[in-house]
Amino acid sequence: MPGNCGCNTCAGASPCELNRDVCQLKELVRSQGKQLGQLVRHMKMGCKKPPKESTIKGLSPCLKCLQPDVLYHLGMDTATMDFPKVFGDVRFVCMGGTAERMERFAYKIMKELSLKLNPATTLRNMAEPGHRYALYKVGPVLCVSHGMGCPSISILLHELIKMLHHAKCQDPVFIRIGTCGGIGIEPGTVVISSEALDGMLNPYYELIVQGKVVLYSSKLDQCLANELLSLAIPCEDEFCTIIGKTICTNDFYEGQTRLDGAFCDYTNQSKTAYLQSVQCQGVVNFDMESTAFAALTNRANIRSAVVSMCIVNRMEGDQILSPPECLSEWEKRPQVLVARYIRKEFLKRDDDSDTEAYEEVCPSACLEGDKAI
Ligand code: R2B
Repeated sequence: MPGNCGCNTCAGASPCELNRDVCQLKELVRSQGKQLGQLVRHMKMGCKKPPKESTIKGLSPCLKCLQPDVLYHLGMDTATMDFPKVFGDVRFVCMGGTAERMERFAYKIMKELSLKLNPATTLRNMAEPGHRYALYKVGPVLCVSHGMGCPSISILLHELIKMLHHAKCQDPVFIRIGTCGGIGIEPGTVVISSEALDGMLNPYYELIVQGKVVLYSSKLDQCLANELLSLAIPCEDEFCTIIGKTICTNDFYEGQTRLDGAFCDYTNQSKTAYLQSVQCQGVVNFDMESTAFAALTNRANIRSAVVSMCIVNRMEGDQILSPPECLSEWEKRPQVLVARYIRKEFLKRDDDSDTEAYEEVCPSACLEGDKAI
């Protein structure tokens, strides 16, 4: 006998029963949808085959023969550490002069990426055994101190680049977060380097190899520099962000035409004339690492940028007279910009499932007390 609506399907069923059936059906569809979502997520994860090689290029053919490869200054080696497991997820390498600054940046990044740490735990300096540099890992971000000058950053870059190569990392981006002397700019200003120039204003990093001068291009990634600049929010940020050329010197005093070093064989007039002439050529600051940083990352096919905070306007003086409280507050400024970039890239490159994985308990942060990560 047909039901109320005249069809045979619901023959004999009361509206109440029909309602219940509809609810059950809806529940079934919902739970199947959920299962399907999980299945798709697992399939996506399953499809992500671990890469065979890193994207890093131009490396020494001798690396293949190093078994193990000892990264002496980082206190690590490929025999006792599983590099792909520990560092395989690294996508951003942030470098700055001091260990303390980079540790503070690591904690900032942890907050930015919503990674959580057990309150009783601290981040571990993974390069402690090398006694030279400090290295903190927060999810996909390495925060590393590089010391002062090209020789120091160059040694570190050789070992970091090899580390990421052994770890089979994909398209890592390197950013130096530093301090600098400004030329005609206010202390506290954030400077993004458009080019890294040597003391002769050439875009090269010079190295003497086997008694011969070798020049490596120190061009920086223009797109990355502009992208970082676009993340400045002039009406919200409490600081100015500018872009311009950087001169990289091998000395803080005479190399940057200071009058306050132990030695000085030039005059105040010649100093002013020099600063004005480089300013006219688009130079906005001095640092001591950018050419080596740009050259080594270029050779490895790694995108890189330099973002620094100006500690003094060299047009007005040589000594750093800003109070330490100001300097430590200003130190956060380049970090704000770089953290915005990392956050944006992190969210862009990851689908929901990856983000979920990182949001848990910071699984790939290296913590004090951990044996291995
Ligand atoms: C900026 O600050 C340091 C010198 O005080 C040096 O590392 C640099 O480039």
